Formats: sequence, C-alpha cells, structure tokens
Amino acid sequence: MEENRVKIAIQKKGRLFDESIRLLKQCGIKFRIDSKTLMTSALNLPLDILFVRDDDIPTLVMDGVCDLGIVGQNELLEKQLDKQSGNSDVEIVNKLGFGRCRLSLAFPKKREFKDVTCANDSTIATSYPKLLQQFLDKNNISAKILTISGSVEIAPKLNMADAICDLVSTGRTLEENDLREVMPVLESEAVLIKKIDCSVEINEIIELLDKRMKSVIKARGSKYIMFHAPKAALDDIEKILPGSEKPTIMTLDGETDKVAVHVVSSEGVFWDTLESLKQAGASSILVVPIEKMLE
Ligand code: PRT
Ligand code: ZN
Repeated sequence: MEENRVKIAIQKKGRLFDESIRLLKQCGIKFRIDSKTLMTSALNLPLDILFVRDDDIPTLVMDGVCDLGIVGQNELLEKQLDKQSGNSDVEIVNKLGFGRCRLSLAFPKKREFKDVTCANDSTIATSYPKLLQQFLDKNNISAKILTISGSVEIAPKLNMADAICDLVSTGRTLEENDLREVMPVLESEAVLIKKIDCSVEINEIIELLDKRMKSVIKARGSKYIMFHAPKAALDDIEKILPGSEKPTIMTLDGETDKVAVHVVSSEGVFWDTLESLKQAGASSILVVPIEKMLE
C-alpha cells in the first residue's frame, strides 16, 4: 500500500517564498532544495513540498492535487469566487502572520474622491476582477473592470483606466505612480489552506503540522522577561506587563524584600514597557526571544 504522504504547495519564488520556507524549517521539517527544485520530500515527516506559482495554489488544493497550501488570502478568495465553488472544498486552517497587505482601490491624485460613488462609470484596472466586482456590487457601483495581470499601477498613466484596484503594503508603488489609496477592498495575509475531505491518516499529519505552526507563530510574538523587583512593587509591575500570564516569582539568595520574576509576554515588549518596569522598581531586566511554545 502506498504510504500516506501529505502534499503541500508553496510559492516557488516571490514574496511568500522565504517566509514559507522559514516556517516549515522552524516546524522542524528537514528538506533540501535548490533553485530548480519543483518538488522535494521531507526527510523526517511524510510530507512532500511542491513549488509552484502562487496563482496555482488555491486550485491545486481545491482540485485535490495537494492537501495543503500556503497562499495569500487575496489569491484564495479570487480563485474561490472564480470557481463559484463557495468555501466547501477548501478551508483556512490558520493565518500565518506574514505577507500582510491589502487590496485597495486607488485613484490618480488629481482625480476627485469624496466617497465610493466617485467610482461610478469609471474603468478600473486590476488583477483581481472577481474581488473587485464583488466590492462594486456591494457598494452599488457600476464600473468597467479591465483585467491585467501585472503592472496594474501604470494603467491610469497610459489612459487605459481611470483608477486601479491593487495590492498595497507600504504604499510606495502608488506614490511613485501619482496614485492614492482611497478605499480598502480586502485585508490579506498568508494562510495555510487545506482540502476539506482528507483521509484520517492525512488529517493526522496535517494536525501535527498545524500544531507546530501555531506554536512557532505564537512563540514569534512572545518574549521571556526576567528581572528583579521589590516584593512591594509586584502588584504595580503586573499591571504593566503586556499580555502576560501569571509570573513565576523566585526568592533571591540573601534578599528578603527582593524577588526574581520570570514571565512570558505574548505581546511585543517595547522600550516604554521596560522603562515603566524600571520606574516601578524592577532592575536587571532581561528580554529574550522564545523559539517554541507548546501548551
Ligand atoms: O510568480 P508568482 O505568480 O508566484 O508571484 P506573484 O508575482 O503573483 O506574487 P508576489 O510574489 O508578488 O506576491 C505573492 C503574495 O504576496 C500576494 O498574493 C500577496 O498575498 C502578498 N503580498 C504582500 C503582496 C504584497 N504584499 C505587495 N506589496 N503582493 C504584491 N505586492 C505588490 C503590489 O501588487 C504592488 O505592485 O507590491 C506592490 C505594492 O507594494 P508597496 O510596498 O509599494 O505598497
Ligand atoms: Zn501570482
């Protein structure tokens, strides 16, 4: 009988590649790749990794060629609308916290924008015609959609379109092309997607991988904080610590009023938090990254 192996599709090259690889490696998966690799088998887990264009990832999972995929929500939703298959054949297992961007409507700076009705009777260039059409329908806007696969932001300059609907992260590309973001259409980040009707054996492997991914993602946002503090200041200090669980308090050799405090904080620890801790009486403060967290 053929061994049960999970197939995961990830982007071959592009914005999601590095982080997808980093996540799999941090989950303890060992594999070898070079620039020509189209598929590789993990050495320590029944997992095969396929390297493809991001546009193909939703379809590969929907059609059951792959069990899992790492892809932007923008790409997933566009393909789902295109297939008109609803959400029945693929589900989002987890948000992965990278590849964040938004699909936005953008107007040339010199074109007036008061509200979304200003898009009426315009031509809008986009690579996401289905998501744009859904947005226009929701807002009762009638506009012409010009579908182009790349360099969408150049369309207004070439008089091909009055506006665009494209992905934005820093906003630099819009700025460079004399465009301004006027309305968000969709917030997006990379997600782990899964074919819904996988076998029990395949689901077990997916669950293991999902748990590891969640643990890695949680650990990335968390810090381990250690410091000394007067016992009397502990109540105040607890209020300062962001998103932390109950601290571990330990006695310090030869000290009666001072203790050592260790705590995991699930939110970013910024300089102002440390300064407030110091002001409240904490000293010898150490903040260290956490590699893995399992509850
Ligand atoms: O070859 P392949 O088809 O696999 O790659 P691709 O060229 O289609 O995709 P790629 O690698 O550019 O993006 C992959 C995914 O990354 C997207 O589907 C999004 O989910 C996510 N992502 C996050 C982005 C951006 N940020 C982003 N800024 N994808 C594209 N952009 C582009 C945008 O289209 C525009 O041209 O970057 C420009 C805007 O960036 P800023 O920083 O100037 O605002
Ligand atoms: Zn693509």
